[in-house]
Amino acid sequence: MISFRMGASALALALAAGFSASAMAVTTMRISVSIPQNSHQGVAIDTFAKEVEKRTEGRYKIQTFYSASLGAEREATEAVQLGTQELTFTSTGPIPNFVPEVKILDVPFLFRDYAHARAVLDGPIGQELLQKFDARGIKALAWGENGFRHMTNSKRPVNAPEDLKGLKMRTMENPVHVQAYKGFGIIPTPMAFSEVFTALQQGTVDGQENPLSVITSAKFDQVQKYLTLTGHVYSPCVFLMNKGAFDKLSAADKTAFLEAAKEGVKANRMRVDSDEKMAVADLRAKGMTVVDQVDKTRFQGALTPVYADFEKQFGKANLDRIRNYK
Ligand code: EAX
Repeated sequence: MISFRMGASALALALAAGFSASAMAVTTMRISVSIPQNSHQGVAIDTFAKEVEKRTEGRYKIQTFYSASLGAEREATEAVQLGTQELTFTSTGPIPNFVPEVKILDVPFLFRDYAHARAVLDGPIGQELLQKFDARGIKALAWGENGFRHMTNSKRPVNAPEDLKGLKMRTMENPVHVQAYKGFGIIPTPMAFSEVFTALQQGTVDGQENPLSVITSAKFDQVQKYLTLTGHVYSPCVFLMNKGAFDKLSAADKTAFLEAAKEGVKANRMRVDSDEKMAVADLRAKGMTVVDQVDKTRFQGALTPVYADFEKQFGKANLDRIRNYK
């Protein structure tokens, strides 16, 4: 019996036995994230790559790219749609431009906590939304996680929504966020994540908002003094693959990719959980002033007029279906 492992000796044996070299070919694919490898997103794609190789006996090799080295999240998603890049793991920041139905997930104060968000994304609502990518040439393999977003700035401690008035904040290129943050009185400046550190450093903007996992891995403590744990919106991530590339896989390999994405999500969420435990102490030790006692109902209240519009845009029943999901 010949063992079909990919070692050099197995390859030599296979060739000697008359198998064509192409039957043993390795297909290389690329996956990217916009933040550093040492992060909850880095661990997601590292785990995915390892699991794909394992589950396909090395027939697929996944090359991993970090810190937007192949392009920012919007460019990466475009590249996946076009097929010039096979895979990416991205936040939903730029996704409304591609799959507008996903916008609903970016509504502030929609999710109570991590358990609620994860249950919605893993349940029927999340699965329905993953299928919406198909018609746009993208196969969405699984929902992952970026985390609950918090505000940082270089001007003043933010204790109440009034303190946000007039702050110039970088936001994601996401229409739901831009609309909501105007409701806080913030002056939103949408830009790609890859430009944020420099924009904060040079004072082009006063602040930004991101989950603790991103704030720490991007070292925003070096350019921001104040952090307030507003947790104003949950930020999902998603594993995306070019649909043509996915459709070409055998049925068994499709399962391998889907299962590998699930393993990636597990590792991703575990890292978010551990970041959440350590980040505040870590950021304080690095000199940030952290407001951790936040009256969230006041921040939520500031968005009442915006919420009226969101109910029109998304339908109250659809928002309630997410809010009330158990
Ligand atoms: O995906 O753009 C953002 O603020 C995202 O949260 C960040 O790039 C991580």
